[in-house]
Amino acid sequence: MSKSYFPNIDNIVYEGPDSRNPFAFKHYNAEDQVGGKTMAEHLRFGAAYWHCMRNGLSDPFGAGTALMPWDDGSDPIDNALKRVDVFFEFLDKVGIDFYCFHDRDIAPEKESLKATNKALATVVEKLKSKQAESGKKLLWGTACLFNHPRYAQGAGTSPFADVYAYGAAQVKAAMDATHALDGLGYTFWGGREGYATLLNTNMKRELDHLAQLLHMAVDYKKAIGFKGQFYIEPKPREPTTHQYDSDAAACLNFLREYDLLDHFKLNIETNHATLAGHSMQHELTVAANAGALGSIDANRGDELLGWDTDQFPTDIYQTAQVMLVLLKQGGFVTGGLNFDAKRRRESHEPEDLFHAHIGGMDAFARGLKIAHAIIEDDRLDAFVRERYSSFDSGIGKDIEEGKVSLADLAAYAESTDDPQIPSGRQERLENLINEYL
Ligand code: XUL
Ligand code: CO
Repeated sequence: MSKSYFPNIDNIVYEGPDSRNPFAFKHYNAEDQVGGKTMAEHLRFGAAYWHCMRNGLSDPFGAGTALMPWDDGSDPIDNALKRVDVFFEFLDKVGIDFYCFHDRDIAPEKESLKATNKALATVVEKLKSKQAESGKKLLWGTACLFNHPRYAQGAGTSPFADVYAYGAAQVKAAMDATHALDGLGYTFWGGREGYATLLNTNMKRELDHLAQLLHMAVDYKKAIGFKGQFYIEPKPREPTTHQYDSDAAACLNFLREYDLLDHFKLNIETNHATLAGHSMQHELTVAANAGALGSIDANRGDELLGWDTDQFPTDIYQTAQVMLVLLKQGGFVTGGLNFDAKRRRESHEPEDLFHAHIGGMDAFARGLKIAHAIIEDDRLDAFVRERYSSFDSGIGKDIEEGKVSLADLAAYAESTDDPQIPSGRQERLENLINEYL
């Protein structure tokens, strides 16, 4: 029996809504069927290596508080390998099947890029054997192109060609790692791909360079035979003043402009949506409309704090909205619900990792059941269908089919009475949603 890093915590199991055990699921039952698929198949939960294993819980005003007894200060590679055991024990006990990482979460930066890549390969080998042993899967990998000082002025949008090349090398190595681990996807989040001030910025050149990097990644993907899905993760600001991938619509426009749309989907994160001044439902709908809703970084912000608090999702109104959009597009293909979320600085004990994920999983289980019931019931969709039904026949159908001109519509409008419109019934529909909560 190998050493346990969470010796006081057993496997988390479903005990049902009446359970008072904080280490049990009240709503998430992996094998439970909802509309012909199990909850596990619908929800495809993922855990973030960076938050679980590497986030010391510091904030701009104070040092980290997280107790990580497994981080014993030994040689970084040994320590990195030990963290893999800790993480897989956590995944196993909490019942999460997928995970995500940045290259630098799993392995340290060494004195040279070559040495760093060697360290990365060592940890990847270990992850590979843990995956084989446990059946856990890599949802997506990514390169951390925002932490190191060399990327302070961007990576794919850096004004400095050598930094750009270094970033490209990191993307290549991170793609290799993801491929070696049979990753289902690879994510690009442009934390430094934007600007602090336009005074020193050539926006056009930066965007051209970023697109070129993505094209190179598409080519490399083909070259190595990596079949995973590429994602772009929108976020408007923080760390930069403005990030080019500011929201779903901006990302889609960028991908279209640079002929990349066939190769990418979006990874939509709740707190990034709200930072962009949108609801999560809006961002998901924009992505889904373009056939580009790929994966979700599940978390939430705090209305009282205007920054990326990355809290665990606990609001079932919101998880129901997320699941409504997701179910309507037929669910995930390669993506999943990755908890890109961290505990509060005050929740510094290892067991808090469990409470946080249990809460998020239960909140999404309820969201799934609620969304499924709303769709089955069909009253909401029936209302929306009826609201647009004047486009199903007559002049509306002619408009949709492109059969009429402005002059035709002018003649039509002159021949009919001034239109009277029915109520939008927002309050009635809000009441209807509450029937399911
Ligand atoms: C940062 C963020 C990242 C990406 C991956 O706000 O969401 O962790 O998910 O780089
Ligand atoms: Co994220």
